[in-house]
Amino acid sequence: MQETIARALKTQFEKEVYEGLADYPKHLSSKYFYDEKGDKLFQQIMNMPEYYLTGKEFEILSEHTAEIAEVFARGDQAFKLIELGAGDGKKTKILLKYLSEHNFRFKYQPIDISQNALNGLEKSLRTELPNLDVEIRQGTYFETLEEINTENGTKKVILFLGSNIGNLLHPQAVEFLKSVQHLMNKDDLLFVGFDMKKNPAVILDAYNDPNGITAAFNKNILVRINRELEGNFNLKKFRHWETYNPETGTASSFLVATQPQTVDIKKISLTVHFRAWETIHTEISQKYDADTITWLADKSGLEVVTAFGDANDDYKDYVFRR
Ligand code: AVJ
Repeated sequence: MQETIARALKTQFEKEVYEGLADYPKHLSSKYFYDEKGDKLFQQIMNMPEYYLTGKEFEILSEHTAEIAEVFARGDQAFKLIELGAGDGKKTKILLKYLSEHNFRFKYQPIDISQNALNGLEKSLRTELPNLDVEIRQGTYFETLEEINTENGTKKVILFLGSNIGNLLHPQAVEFLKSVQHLMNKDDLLFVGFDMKKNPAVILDAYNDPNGITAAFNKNILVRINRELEGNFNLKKFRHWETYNPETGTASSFLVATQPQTVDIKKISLTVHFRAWETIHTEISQKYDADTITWLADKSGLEVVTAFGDANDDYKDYVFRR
């Protein structure tokens, strides 16, 4: 990268877009799907019949609430229930409701990068569960976890729901889990949602809805580049494409250029050429099996305590300790 251009790239978003689109094959990170519009599209995705993940995790938390609460409190231990990337908390509320109605001694600390999402969550909790001890924490996962750690030694139960871990390739997932492991004490627990390998047709359908909601979600990254980096992507000249490899368990999302074209992104002084049918890789949604999860845990210094599945074991919530 030329010096003059490198200096002009101020934000992480600018840097990653520059690097990803100057690279071959081209790629962009799915973490940039989530602006205000992207959050709304993801809400819609979670309500689609094809996107089974949300319903299955909801089922697990509803069917196994008492058992999960018992694993968390192990009798009557007080704990902090910390959630990484809380969003609207729809699934977590099942646990929160049970825990507060049964007088468990706990405090809920949702961590999110979006203050806006946290404010919405806090407001809804104040009316739905007025007795809940809740303290919202804006920031990145690890910085905030570190802060929480220095405050006092109360047992931590850390939630990472929704198969969000699936956006990470295995080596990155190990890095992530190691970093969490580092901040865990002997009694602390980590509760993680994993989407399991299943009929490949079912997985493909979840990322390929007929109404184009997933396509709009995928293309939202181009919308952001247009708006925030003064780009001129023509959305009509790209199509959403999904693949699933049943051997590796990796679902991948692409944006495919349907014709040759040139795109200018003024703010980062980048001109991008596309050949016909050239791709931008945008997201992975990893699917797991039991052996892979045990292997990930092992590599990260974690131990499986137990796991809860839906009726078909299509989706599983694992509990780890260090
Ligand atoms: C929020 C990362 C779990 O990969 O299933 C949904 C995001 N992408 N449809 C997933 C997503 C396309 C989702 N996660």
